[in-house]
Amino acid sequence: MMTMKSIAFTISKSLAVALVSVSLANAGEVVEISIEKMKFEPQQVKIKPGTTVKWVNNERRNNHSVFFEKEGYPESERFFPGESWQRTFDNPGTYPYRCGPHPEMTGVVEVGE
Ligand SMILES: [Cu+2]
Repeated sequence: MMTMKSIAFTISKSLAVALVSVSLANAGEVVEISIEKMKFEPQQVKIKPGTTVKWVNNERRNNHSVFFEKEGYPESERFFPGESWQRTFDNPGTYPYRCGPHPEMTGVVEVGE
């Protein structure tokens, strides 16, 4: 038998679940950048604030990182084929980055309205 208290708890729990899924739906889209043949592809992306950029390692064996060196943002972990790393951009601006172990690999994220 459910008591009144446990029914109230069950209802508030399902409300909380509904709220979480709404905020996820509004969280913004995800843009993917593929890493293959020692390149970020596309090399430059233009996104709106709130967008998440996901870098996917599609190499056969190389591991890479994403490093916004000029901004002073901490370098990502090295990620291996099949792995990915992502960052959400809330503020407009131009964000150049490079790969940590391969400085010749560069890319730019442009965030604007
Ligand atoms: Cu690299």
